Amino acid sequence: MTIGIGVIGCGVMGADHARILQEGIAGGKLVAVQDLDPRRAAGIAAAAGDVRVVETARDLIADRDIQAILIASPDETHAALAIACVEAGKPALCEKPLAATVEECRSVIAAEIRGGRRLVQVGFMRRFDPGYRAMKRSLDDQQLGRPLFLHCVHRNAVAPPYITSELVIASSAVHEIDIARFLLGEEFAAVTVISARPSRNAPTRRPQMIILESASGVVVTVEAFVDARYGYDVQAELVCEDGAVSLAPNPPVSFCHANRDGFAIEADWRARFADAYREQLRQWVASIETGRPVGSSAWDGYAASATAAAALKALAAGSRTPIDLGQKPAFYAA
Ligand code: ISE
Repeated sequence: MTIGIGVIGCGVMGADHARILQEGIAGGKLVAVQDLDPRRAAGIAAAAGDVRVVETARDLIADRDIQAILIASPDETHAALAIACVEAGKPALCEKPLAATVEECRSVIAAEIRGGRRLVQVGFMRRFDPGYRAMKRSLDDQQLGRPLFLHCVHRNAVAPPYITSELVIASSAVHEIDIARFLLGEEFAAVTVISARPSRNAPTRRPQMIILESASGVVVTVEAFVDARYGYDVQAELVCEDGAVSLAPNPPVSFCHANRDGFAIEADWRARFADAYREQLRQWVASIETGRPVGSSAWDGYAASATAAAALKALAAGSRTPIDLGQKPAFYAA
């Protein structure tokens, strides 16, 4: 059976997901798109070919030809739309973050538990990246011993003006929070944040160094800097008792061009994580067929947002701040 997919939100990420779906994801078909700006939706539908434009997000969720929904609208709309999908009994892949507030994340969890079925996946695509997956395997096969440190770097070339010092944490470093939880298989107990001085390229926001302490005593450092100018650069090194494992720093080919010999750096996350985005969609569609959820759950979405919220508290307080996520519901076990 082919699963009809609708995309809500036709901005940067909605357009990218629509393109990947259109290029072909086994078992899934892009059926309709919706955006508050109908011209933007029409542009994507026209580029995709046989795709309808639906007027409202609610219409799209109710559409009989649509069995699964990809939510890529602004963050403030995520929770209400995810809940509407759950209430309609339709699986949703929701772009990160799961919701704009921790309270809203909790309401998505409550709706899913009420409905009795795991239907929400959060678009933390790094869980599908070949590099991070290899890192996870080498940790899980226990050759390296127990993990001690995870050092992460998250640099964007540029960021829009609305990205504040706080959003550097809540919107960018939240990826590292999720992937660190995925790699280590545990939650964080405390967080400290130290800000660097602003770059002269962006005087209104500060690069952040986030130091997370896991429940079992692993220390995770995250440098989050969205004005690096030279390109989009994500690094990770996991240091264990008997060895270390890092994401390979370079793409598979090196170029000699224009008096230089070296490796290209991608401009943004869509290119850097192209494989991960495609694999995320492939596995999402396959999981709808099998009924076995993959990727980040609503609990993972909540945990990442609640940890980021604690980091914002630590930033404001200028001190080490404990993190209490509460009890993970049995519904999300395994
Ligand atoms: C952006 O919103 C993303 O989702 C990217 O994955 C992330 O790397 C980037 O820093 C964010 O601004």
